[in-house]
Amino acid sequence: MRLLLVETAPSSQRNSRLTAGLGYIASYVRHHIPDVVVQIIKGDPDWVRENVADFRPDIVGISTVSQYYPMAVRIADLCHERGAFVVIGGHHLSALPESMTSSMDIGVVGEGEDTMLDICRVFSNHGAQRSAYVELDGVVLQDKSGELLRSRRRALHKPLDDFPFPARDLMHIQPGESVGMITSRGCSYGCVFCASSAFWQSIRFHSAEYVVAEIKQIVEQHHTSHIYMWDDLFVADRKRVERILALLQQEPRLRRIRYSVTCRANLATDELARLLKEMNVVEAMFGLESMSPDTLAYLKPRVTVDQNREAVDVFHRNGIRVTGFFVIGSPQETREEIEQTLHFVRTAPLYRAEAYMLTPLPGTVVWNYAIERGLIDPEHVDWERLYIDNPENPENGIILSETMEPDVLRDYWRKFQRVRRRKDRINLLARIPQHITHLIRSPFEELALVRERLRTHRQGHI
Ligand code: B12
Repeated sequence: MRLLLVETAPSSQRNSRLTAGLGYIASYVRHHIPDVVVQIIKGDPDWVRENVADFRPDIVGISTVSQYYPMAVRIADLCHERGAFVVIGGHHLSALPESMTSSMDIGVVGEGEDTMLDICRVFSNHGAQRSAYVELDGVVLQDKSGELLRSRRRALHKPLDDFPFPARDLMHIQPGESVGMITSRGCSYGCVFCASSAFWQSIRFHSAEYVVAEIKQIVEQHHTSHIYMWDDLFVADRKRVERILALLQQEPRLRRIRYSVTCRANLATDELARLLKEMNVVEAMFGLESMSPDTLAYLKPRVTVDQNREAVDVFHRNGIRVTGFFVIGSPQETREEIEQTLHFVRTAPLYRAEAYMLTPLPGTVVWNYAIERGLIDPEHVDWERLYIDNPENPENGIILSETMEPDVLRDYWRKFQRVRRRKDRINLLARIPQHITHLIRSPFEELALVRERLRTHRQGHI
């Protein structure tokens, strides 16, 4: 059986920075069905057409976020036309299974490893006969009349350590490039703009032993010196972080590996900062969102503006670079409140600062709010208006603000982008001496890093 897994993205991102999701599915299916041949690609319909012609898959598994859904629909059409059995999954489909199209044979809701394995097993016996799949947990499919059939929700897999490491041999990672890891799934908070907590429902962790073994494999196989811990909240379980540090200290070859991890201001203490510093964490990524108490209370539970300020100071003081993510355009947010956030972004010791327009993503509180306000017609959604980070065409975004004109808000957004670019330029200049030393010591690694930075700059951080 030949399985092609596709992460939908623009042509500028072909086979770069693949998210771990398809990597987990590939390694899990490969582990249980040894004779399956798997390939993973990331890109646009034309890229998929080329790869389908070369690889001739029996099954194509498509992953997409909402802003790229129109491309996923075109990919499903071209794969269906070429006789492949089309399966679609991921955050968008799971939040809005009703958006499935007739070229999509099966939709997978939620966590995908067990469901995709079942689909491959049924396919080897029943091929593309859709009715053979209705009993599987975690699927949706259209019957002959086009009616959407939903099966029972798939239980979350426990323990997470059952899952083999993602198949990074299939994820087009360049030697020396930074690599992304996911060491937990879910988040126990619930920000109004985040589709993740609704998707993962609860929080589960890989053990510290699993995490350190995965770091070892990544360093051995990909010669990287920097790892992103992309969890929604890497530090959610403090004890586990302490255990990870203790295990890393027993691995001299891992001592030079640097980490970027996700953090939260209400958890940011001096002790935690010192612990992460000892772990060689060089960057902490915080969802700070806003420096106005009312707007912050609307966007994000259980954190205060003072905690935001203190977190940045504490981590900066402990020598860890702070990257802050901010959200502007909340319904009741006023100009004065945005000015408070802009002033902070301009003056606080932030290494990077990225501001995004509040965007109604499916499965989020703001999605329902946008529908109630008639800003979105769920029957006819223009998905390309859901671009969170759309420098080329900000006019296209959906504006949720009830207090200011779209142009005023977009002007503010441009002001944040100017600060972001200025910080990026300063960081780039500051890193030149380090890059020169690294270029002399390990030229290939350095060239891979420069290539990756240029790509990251193009793709944004979240
Ligand atoms: C890491 C991450 C990134 C990284 C990826 C880098 C990297 N190398 O890993 C970067 C920074 C590049 C990124 C970018 C963006 N991201 Co992002 N990202 C995440 C994050 C935090 C983790 C993704 C992950 O690896 N999850 C863990 C794996 C195991 O889960 P998974 O990928 O979801 O896959 C599982 C299931 O979804 C399912 N599945 C997924 N695909 C498929 C396909 C098939 C066929 C099947 C059967 C199953 C299946 O099975 C998988 C295994 O269980 C998620 C939130 C989250 N916690 O999941 C947001 C998240 C997916 N991103 C999101 C968004 C919006 C974006 C951006 C569009 C934002 C922007 N700046 O424009 C960009 C563009 C994405 C792109 N494709 O280019 C949203 C998507 C919501 C939506 N409805 O669209 C999320 C949910 C964040 C949120 N809070 O809302 N992202």
